[in-house]
Amino acid sequence: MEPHDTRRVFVAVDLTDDVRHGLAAHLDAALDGDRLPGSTPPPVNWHLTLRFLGKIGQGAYEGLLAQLDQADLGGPFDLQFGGLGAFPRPARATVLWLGTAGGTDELADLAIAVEEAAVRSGAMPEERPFHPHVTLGRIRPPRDVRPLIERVPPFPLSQRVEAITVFESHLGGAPAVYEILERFRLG
Ligand code: 2AM
Repeated sequence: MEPHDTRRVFVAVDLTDDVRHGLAAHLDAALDGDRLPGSTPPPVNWHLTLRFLGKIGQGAYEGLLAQLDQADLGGPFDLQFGGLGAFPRPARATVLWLGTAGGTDELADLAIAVEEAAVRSGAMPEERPFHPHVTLGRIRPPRDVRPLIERVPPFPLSQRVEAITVFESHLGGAPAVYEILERFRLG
């Protein structure tokens, strides 16, 4: 993609191809021909955001990379996925997501390390609490997804988290294109 001065950036745990394929198959099996409500990002876009930076300039971007490079991100760990959930609440959902069931403490520690690196690079502190999730649907108008959440059993796969990824989000098309900019290994 073309060089530019500002980028819309987020830091995330990328899902493995096994998890993407497994999750798509798991949802298909549980839904038995039905579709998820709202708009579902394509599996290639599924990820678990640690920190959304928004639009940042070249200096801030380079500062972020330098801080992530120096950060103690902890070691690799196993991330276990869980069941579906929804924001702001299942009875009136606007975001449908897949949650985590194991490795959640390590993930929260990783999010803290990324947050500290972001703030050291000049970002405003994140006000919202970290709630690990993989967004599977954006729903407008809001819907009651409680029956759906009951219908889909917990997703049984896990993955080894060995790196974090800095993505650029290219909006404008549908779906958005998430370009991998950098990866930082854990441990
Ligand atoms: P979401 O999945 O809960 O929407 C790229 O947009 C990623 O950054 C998404 O995973 C998105 O989370 C996350 N994100 C966090 N805060 C955001 C914000 N204010 N605007 C857009 N995306 C945000």
